[in-house]
Amino acid sequence: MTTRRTPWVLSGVLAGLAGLATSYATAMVLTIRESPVVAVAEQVIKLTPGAAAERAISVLGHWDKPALVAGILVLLLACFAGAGLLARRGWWWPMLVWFALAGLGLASVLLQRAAGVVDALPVVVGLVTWVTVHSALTDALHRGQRRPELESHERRVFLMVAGVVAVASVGIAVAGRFVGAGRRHVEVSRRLLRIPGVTRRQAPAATSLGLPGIAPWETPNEDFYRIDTTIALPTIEPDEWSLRIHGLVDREVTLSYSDLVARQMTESWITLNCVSNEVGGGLVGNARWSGVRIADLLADLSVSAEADCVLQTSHDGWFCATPLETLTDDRDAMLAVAMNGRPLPIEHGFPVRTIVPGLYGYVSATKWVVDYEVSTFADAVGYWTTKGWSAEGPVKIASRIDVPRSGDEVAAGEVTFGGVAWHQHTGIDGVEVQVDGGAWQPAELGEVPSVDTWVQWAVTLDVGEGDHEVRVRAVGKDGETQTSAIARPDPDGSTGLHAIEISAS
Ligand SMILES: Nc1nc2c(c(=O)[nH]1)N[C@H]1C(S)=C(S)[C@@H](COP(=O)(O)O)O[C@H]1N2
Ligand SMILES: [Mo]
Repeated sequence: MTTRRTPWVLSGVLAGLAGLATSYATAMVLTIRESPVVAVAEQVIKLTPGAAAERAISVLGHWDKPALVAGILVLLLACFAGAGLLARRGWWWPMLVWFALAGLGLASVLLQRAAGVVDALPVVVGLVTWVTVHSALTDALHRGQRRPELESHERRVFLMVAGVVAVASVGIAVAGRFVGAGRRHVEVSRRLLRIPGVTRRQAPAATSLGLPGIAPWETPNEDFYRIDTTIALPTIEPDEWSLRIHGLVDREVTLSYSDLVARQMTESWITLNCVSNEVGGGLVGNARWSGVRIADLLADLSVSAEADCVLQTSHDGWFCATPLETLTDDRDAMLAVAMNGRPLPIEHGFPVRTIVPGLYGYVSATKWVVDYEVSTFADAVGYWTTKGWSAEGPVKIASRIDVPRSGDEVAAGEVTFGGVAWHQHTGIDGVEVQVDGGAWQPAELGEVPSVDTWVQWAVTLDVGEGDHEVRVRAVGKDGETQTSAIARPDPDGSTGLHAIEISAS
């Protein structure tokens, strides 16, 4: 076998294709994005100078992208074959190719807009498959080489493994395609959906102080933080969605999507944040939510007097118990169908999720929600409350410095500081900034439409040369001043003041 190159090339190519198949399938199962190969193609397009891109388009027409993807696949095949041949020299040689390609793939997926760690997973899965399959195949070849008397036996082993790998790869790729098609189908339904009563309105101008570096008052959907316990996002067609409301009610109902959107629509700007957010962290965002008030829905069903919570369950099996009071008082707790004027993104709970102003997400903001059981806290527990988080989760007052960034060097003299502060459903009355433990200086606040959103703040202070520590604190409309006492996120939200270090020269 030493002289024959074919089995080595074959093992490299098969192992590479197996890796492509699993990485494609992983991408399809995990996300609505394309596979890593397409991510590479997109990076190539981004890095191609305009003139060269135009020439390619004029020659290939709109076949330019398929041609590019095909070109990348051909190059990949050549690399797989090369890795196969390199394995003849020793087991570690192909690693050069493995890690070069995996590095390229990783860089491409992570450079995509709003990429997260999960986007790296298809590349990792593909690499692991490739390495494992390649080792299995070349082991058989090496054994055959060392022991010529076993050669025909090892050849059979090789061919068997190769056959299994080929069949499994095709199967996995087809399964991935199938899952991905379902997901894309829901994405198309989502894009085509026009929901009566959902309007697209820009944030009121006065909410922004116009200081570069502060988080935009309206968080774009693509930049909104995400917390999911599921890796594969549920994909639910609106036609297939329903919400059952039952438990301690006189009359139980099951609402379809069309039942829901036929009702009176409400729209509000509401800031949502995660109980796991560290002081100064980014697990918070503000959006304009459109949906149906839960209070109106529950009023129709006559909730029994002993009930004090609603146990919400999602399509993916996540659950939480929400204080009944927050769903029935005058706040805009809603079954939301749209976010910033667009149907909810799949990642944020399409087609329907719950939004409750004033509560952390873990006790209220159920995405892909399908079941409401009116109940009592004595009987119901949430996903996170079983893991030691507190049962009721009112948000705590918080503030953050966005600009300058900690570690920045600034010019001594007048320095403008800015950021955001929030205390949903109570409201922010003032924000104060302190340099090196000195006097607290009041900041200017942006305007807000209600007490349910965050507020931008900014202040310009005179800063002398040298290193400084700058801290921020907020004061709520209820008179509460944000505490400097440090608490960890668990069990009911972090406290402490956000501080940055800057050096002025
Ligand atoms: N189905 C489901 N809903 C969920 C969660 C989840 O993991 N699964 N996480 C919750 C938590 S902890 C938070 S903070 C918010 C986050 O919502 P977002 O991902 O839209 O920002 O959703 C809540 N709803
Ligand atoms: Mo959360």
